[in-house]
Amino acid sequence: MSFFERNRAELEAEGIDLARVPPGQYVTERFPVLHAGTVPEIEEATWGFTIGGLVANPQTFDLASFRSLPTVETVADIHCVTKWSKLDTRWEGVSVAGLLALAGQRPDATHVVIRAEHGFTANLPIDDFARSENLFAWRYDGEDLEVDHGWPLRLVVPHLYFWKSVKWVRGFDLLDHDEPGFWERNGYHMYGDPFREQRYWGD
Ligand SMILES: Nc1nc2c(c(=O)[nH]1)N[C@H]1C(S)=C(S)[C@@H](COP(=O)(O)O)O[C@H]1N2
Ligand SMILES: [Mo]
Repeated sequence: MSFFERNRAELEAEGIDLARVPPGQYVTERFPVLHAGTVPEIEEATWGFTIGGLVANPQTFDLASFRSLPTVETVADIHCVTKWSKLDTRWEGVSVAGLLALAGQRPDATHVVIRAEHGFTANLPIDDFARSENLFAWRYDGEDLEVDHGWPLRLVVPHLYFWKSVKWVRGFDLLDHDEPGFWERNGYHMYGDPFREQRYWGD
């Protein structure tokens, strides 16, 4: 039995619905840390989050004003392109849809680029970004996010591979076209649906 087959047999024995696990993935209880480059040093006093591009009301928040927005909670399965998945992860933060409503998404906006520390970016179609379960989170599993996992703020978009869930996020811009982000320029798929195994260019 391969490692993947054994993993699926164990999940089945625990009563977990295997339809939750995308092809080519295994489930782990661990929470691996993955990113390009070094963990940024965050200065909370000068931290800012901006919403720009095709919006009626561009927004700027400091940490306190972002934290004072209404909070939501999401429980979801996450899937990393390096083949680990984690079930029932619990996040707390601010709803993406709520922020879009605040900023007034213009009708010509079709895509979004998320911006993070060190110039890291990721791209998404606007409808995938606006899904009701998506959030900008600062709490994971009832605790403040660890810096390795994106403190003070990360995006969580559980239905796509986890590289779209940008850590150390500083804002986003709405566009009328698609633009590849950091990993998308480096071989990763523009969309990244784990259930269709859209890992790399050409998948
Ligand atoms: N800012 C930033 N966010 C990032 C990345 C990165 O390199 N920089 N890597 C992505 C990738 S490839 C993955 S798999 C997830 C990993 O999140 P984790 O370290 O919390 O597991 O973060 C994503 N967000
Ligand atoms: Mo990744």
